[in-house]
Amino acid sequence: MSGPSFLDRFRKGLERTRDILNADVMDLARGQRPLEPKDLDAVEEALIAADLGMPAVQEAMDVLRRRSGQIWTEGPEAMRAVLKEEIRKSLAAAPEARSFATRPWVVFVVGVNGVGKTTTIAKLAQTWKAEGRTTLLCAADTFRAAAAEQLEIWARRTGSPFHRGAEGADPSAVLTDGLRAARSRGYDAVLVDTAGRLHTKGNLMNELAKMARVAGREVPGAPHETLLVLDATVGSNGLVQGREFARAAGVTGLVLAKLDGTAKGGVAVAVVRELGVPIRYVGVGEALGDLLPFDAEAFAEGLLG
Ligand SMILES: Nc1nc2c(ncn2[C@@H]2O[C@H](COP(=O)(O)OP(=O)(O)OP(=O)(O)O)[C@@H](O)[C@H]2O)c(=O)[nH]1
Ligand SMILES: [Mg+2]
Repeated sequence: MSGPSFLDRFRKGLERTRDILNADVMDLARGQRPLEPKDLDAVEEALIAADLGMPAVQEAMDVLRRRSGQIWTEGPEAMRAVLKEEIRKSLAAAPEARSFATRPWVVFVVGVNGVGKTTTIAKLAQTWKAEGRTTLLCAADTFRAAAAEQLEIWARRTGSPFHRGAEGADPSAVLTDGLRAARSRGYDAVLVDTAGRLHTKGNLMNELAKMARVAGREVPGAPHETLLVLDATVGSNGLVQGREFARAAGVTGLVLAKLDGTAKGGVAVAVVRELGVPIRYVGVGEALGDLLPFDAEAFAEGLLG
């Protein structure tokens, strides 16, 4: 394999968050003296700025306080190791995905407007194609003008089959036809692009529930996965969205998009804790290759390197 390694790409994506964390951690560790309350305050502020969320910050601080003697004698590496382990632990709770257990494997991609749903679908289609799978891209965003055209362009670029309905058609009807086509042609997977919606719009959230029922009638167990895409640049605001989507749409996995453009990468810790749903992928750029399968170890390493 050529190009930067998996870990390098995680590190690159987390660059801005890491800068925040490491500035304070390094300053403190350079002092080589017992930790004082003001030192711990500085670390706490850095963790809060990186958007880890208060429960995770408090747990990490408790551990740091308990182990401040060790950190004093062992220096900056011990400090980073303690924090890294805390972050890794809070992210590692994720159960294994059982992708492609049936055919077609049906994945809904949901989230508020502009978070990166359609781009994520394109990246996934590309990844799966490289694994030898055929994925139908189903344009169930019939609401926004040009949404289906946007997905069709990605279908062409990734060499994936594509299904759409008329503009303004009922998304559930488009979905039904798309799933029938995928079934009869024996495709491995269907990625369903849904219209961006605010988590506060009850009728639009109900529409997702209806689509899920319709999918289940066409393909047993579908949707097998419902991925909620969160824009990492909005930080902890994603928590509120996440809660509503999880309630209304039965979210089973998260995609943290735009991690490359934010200093709030710690939000990964906050959303996993809050929603109890694992992060499946992170987006680290706009290109087709810029989607990484989530890895708690690599993530913690990328944050505190
Ligand atoms: N830097 C960066 N940009 C991204 C990433 N993922 C998506 N984008 C950009 O975010 C913008 C919106 O992406 P879309 O995929 O169209 O978002 P969407 O959720 O489908 O939007 P709607 O369908 O309008 O709700 C585009 O300009 C993408 O290139 C990422 O991981 N990193
Ligand atoms: Mg879209």
